[in-house]
Amino acid sequence: MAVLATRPNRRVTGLAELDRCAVMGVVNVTPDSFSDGGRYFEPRAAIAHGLELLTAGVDYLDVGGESTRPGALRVPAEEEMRRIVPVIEALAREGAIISVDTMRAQVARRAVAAGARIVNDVSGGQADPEMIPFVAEAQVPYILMHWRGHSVDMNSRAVYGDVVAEVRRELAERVERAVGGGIAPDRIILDPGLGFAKTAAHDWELVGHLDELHSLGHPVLVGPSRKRFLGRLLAGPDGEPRPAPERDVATIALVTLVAARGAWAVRVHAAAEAIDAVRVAAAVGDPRYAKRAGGR
Ligand code: PMM
Repeated sequence: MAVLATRPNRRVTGLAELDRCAVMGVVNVTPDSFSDGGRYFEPRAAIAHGLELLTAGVDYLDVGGESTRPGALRVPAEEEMRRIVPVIEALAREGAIISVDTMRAQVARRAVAAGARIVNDVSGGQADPEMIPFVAEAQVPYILMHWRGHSVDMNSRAVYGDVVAEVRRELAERVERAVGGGIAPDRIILDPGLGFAKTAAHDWELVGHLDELHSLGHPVLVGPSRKRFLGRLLAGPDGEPRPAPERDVATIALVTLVAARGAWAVRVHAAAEAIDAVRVAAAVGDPRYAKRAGGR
């Protein structure tokens, strides 16, 4: 597919425009996320972790109460809210800009009332018909991720002819729906949904062609942190994937690459390292830094 190279859009109405890729730190208030499973399940631990990420300098905190790891079953809405609301309230009081990672309008509404300022819907409006009307009404930035169905059986949907073209087309369709439902286009952020109904090969193909997603005209957020495709790449001689907690260096390498290629934000666990990485990516080729370093 021939798509003209487009300048990545970094502007989101309602959020400050940065001169580098933004860093979104992950706060999973879940007992079973694949990447940090259970470490921050207690509200107190989740709040402390969020504060640590803020001290490290993240731009946004993404707070979620439902795991989306492959095979995961749904959590009732009441339980999702019970997990995240006290965490959002406490971190919003500290001045954090919080996004709520949820597929449910009811949960998003409660989270926004508690202080969340961004909705991160991994289903891109498909899991709950009330989500788009809610986001339109709340007038908050909306992260619309590529998704083909719930985690319980999403791996069976990882079937593509041309993954980049299909993800691009499906995202364009979802944007049309979201805008048709009243969400302002300048509040929509796109996300390729690495690992969601995708094999490792699909993930690599997508991170290699971010320019084609940028050509849709919206800022792009990428969530590579500790995901399976990195574990596979780094498998030992026995073929066993590298365990999730040992994928941070690879995550940071990829963060640097996607930041250099114009990603608007990265969603990561190892936030302090990612902040250094996005600063490096922004400095390369920036004459202000070359001069400061006494360059020619
Ligand atoms: N990945 C996970 C959860 N939420 N949200 C967005 N927008 N993009 C992602 O790639 C994404 C997400 C799963 O990872 P986790 O278990 O580490 O939170």
